[in-house]
Amino acid sequence: MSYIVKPRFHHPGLQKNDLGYTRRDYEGTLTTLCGGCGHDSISAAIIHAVHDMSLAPHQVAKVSGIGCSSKIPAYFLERSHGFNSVHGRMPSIATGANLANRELYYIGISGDGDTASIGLGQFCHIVRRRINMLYMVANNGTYGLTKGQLSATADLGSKTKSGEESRYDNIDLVSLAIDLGASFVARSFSGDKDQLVPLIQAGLSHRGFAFIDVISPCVTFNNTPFSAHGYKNTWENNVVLSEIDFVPMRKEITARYSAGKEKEITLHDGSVIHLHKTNASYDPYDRENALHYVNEYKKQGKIATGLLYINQSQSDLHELNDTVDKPFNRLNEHDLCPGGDVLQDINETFM
Ligand SMILES: Cc1ncc(C[n+]2csc(CCOP(=O)(O)OP(=O)(O)O)c2C)c(N)n1
Ligand code: SF4
Ligand SMILES: [Mg+2]
Repeated sequence: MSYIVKPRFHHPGLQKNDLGYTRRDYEGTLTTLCGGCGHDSISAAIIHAVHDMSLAPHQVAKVSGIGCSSKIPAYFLERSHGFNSVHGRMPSIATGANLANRELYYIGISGDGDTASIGLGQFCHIVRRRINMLYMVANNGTYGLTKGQLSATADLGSKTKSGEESRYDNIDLVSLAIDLGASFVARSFSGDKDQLVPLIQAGLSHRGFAFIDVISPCVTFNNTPFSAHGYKNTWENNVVLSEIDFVPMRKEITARYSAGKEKEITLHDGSVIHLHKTNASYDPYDRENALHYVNEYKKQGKIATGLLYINQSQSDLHELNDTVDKPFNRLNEHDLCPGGDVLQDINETFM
């Protein structure tokens, strides 16, 4: 991976957040992705979201696998913790890091190849284990980095630039995540920043496994009129099930209601999301309903976007395993070695 550091100077009038940082303080190195790649819009949306939430860069840990998409963490939050791992193995790294330090905000970035092909097993288990993190897939329906092979999310009948047609049904990561028990599931489009930024903020504020499938066109290998994940098809067939506003918990909460059209959801940290539903019968708390809508629109060749499912009462991995509150690097010798009496008590439980 090449690292080209951006110049640090910026306009003195740039807006600052509660910590006194501008958006420039949340950037990463200069992108090396192709001009127009959807993945760059995802980096920009993350920078926007984290800056506006006033999270300090050192509170965030970013993890990824391998692919053009997995390079995204190099382009945002260069002063955060980070680990660019092995193809399809980001979930293992995220799980270990999360167990060692539960106080950080974890952002996992993966691709459709990284998650739905080589990493599918790891993905299933990280959802099942309820890791408290935001997991984003930059989904372009192709293996961009290795020059455009069809991935497992490419729709049946869609074609890549070289004319290769997908003969298999695709894996829908949103349906899979809901089915496996993810407690926050959304889909968006890299070109729709108004929708993507509040979804990222809500996903980061959610306690539990938050998943966002982001359609992110690969302009070099999969952006033809026959590419289901291209710009044309996504703009034309995007059905917005819920538009959302995110209100950070530090600000005064002012709810806007317009008869039966909005739903307000208070997240665990006290922040609020307002759902503006385009479909009055859509209920994001209803798991079966969410799966039904996603599949119904898929049958019509349409892509349902927005916050599709949320469950705020699910326990995360730490609660399920009653782990220690403190990050491991703050445990002292006494915590780690409490003495012979404690060991004796533990041994007696096995007798
Ligand atoms: C174990 C292993 N197998 C195969 C590869 C080759 N490889 C690198 S990236 C990639 C696919 C990336 O596709 P995706 O995750 O969709 O990311 P994109 O480049 O499309 O953003 C493959 C097959 C590898 N690096 N490691
Ligand atoms: S090959 Fe495709 S996915 Fe990779 S940087 Fe270029 S446009 Fe983006
Ligand atoms: Mg891909």
